[in-house]
Amino acid sequence: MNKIAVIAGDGIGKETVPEGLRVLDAAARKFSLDLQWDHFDFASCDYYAKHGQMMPDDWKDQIGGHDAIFFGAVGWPDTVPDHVSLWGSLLKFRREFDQYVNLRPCRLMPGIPSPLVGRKPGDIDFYVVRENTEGEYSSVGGRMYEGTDREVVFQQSVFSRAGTDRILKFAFDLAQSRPKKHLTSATKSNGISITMPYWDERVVEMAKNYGDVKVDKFHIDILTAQFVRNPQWFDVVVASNLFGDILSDLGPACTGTIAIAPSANINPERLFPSLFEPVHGSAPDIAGRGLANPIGQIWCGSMMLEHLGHPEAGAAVLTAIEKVLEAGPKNAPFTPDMGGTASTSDLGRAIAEAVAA
Ligand code: GGG
Repeated sequence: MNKIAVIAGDGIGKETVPEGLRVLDAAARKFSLDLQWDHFDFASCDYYAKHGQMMPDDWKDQIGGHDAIFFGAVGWPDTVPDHVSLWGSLLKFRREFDQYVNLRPCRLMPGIPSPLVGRKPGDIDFYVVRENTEGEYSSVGGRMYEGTDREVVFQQSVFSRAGTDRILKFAFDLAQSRPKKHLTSATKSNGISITMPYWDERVVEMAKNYGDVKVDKFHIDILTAQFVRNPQWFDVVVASNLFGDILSDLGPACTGTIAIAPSANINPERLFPSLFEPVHGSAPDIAGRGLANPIGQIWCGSMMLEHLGHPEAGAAVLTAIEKVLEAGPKNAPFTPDMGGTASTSDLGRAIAEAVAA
């Protein structure tokens, strides 16, 4: 039996998570899996409105014993400032559960036209490996002389040797396991002249253990241009916390919609539960209207099944997504972001049926 903590969170997370569970239940029936869902209402701005904080003091005890966390989205800026909701929930999970890998696949799927002219499935198929516990997302900083004309604010980036090496090792291992064996490192080491050259140095050092992996490095600015111009160049792209976050929105945007993009926040040592969340956020502009595309959430379910040791079931979920997408917007229930008029639950139901078939 796998015990999974389910946190829908805010906005469209409340609509996409039930579709993810619908599909995972279909996979559980088909592959005779025993998946237990434990629902939690915290890590949401509704919880904050009632309790004045994003999570209860004993949140770690409540969910730490689970095998994984299935997460929707966080953020409702009308109620809680975004930095308060993020630092009070998702970033706590990543740090306290040492989920130092944020693995974000980016793949052009059948049936969804890429905004990049002439691209077809197979042309875009890479992973962004994002460092997830330090870097630019640091809590080191402060404000001085607040409200005066001498006001100063600063926030430091933090790169530890252990933190840098462990994310690079994960990325090199992943690259080595793939046919292309190609790793791209993203920095900005001409302008950011201490931390980023340090990252580059650690890449050179790590590469010595992976003679069969082709390594290249890009400055982040030209790398974003090459994502758009030559996405077929990339296989595994490793980057710091902030750069990885940006690249993993841009990559899926090149595949037609960021709503299909999943991510896994992984503690590779399995000392703590890993967390599976779509790349997209809570999307307040469309929340509550049944317009959200649930594929990112459902694809997270596929990654979670694989992580839990059910690779066949995980693969079946991904195949079901591809099968529905292949049919195209005229024959399958596509949500508006993919050129259709179907609802979140229409699309979730179609994918669940494809899993069961
Ligand atoms: N799907 C999770 C979510 O709501 N993400 C919103 C977000 O802004 N995340 C920031 C981050 O991943 O660092």
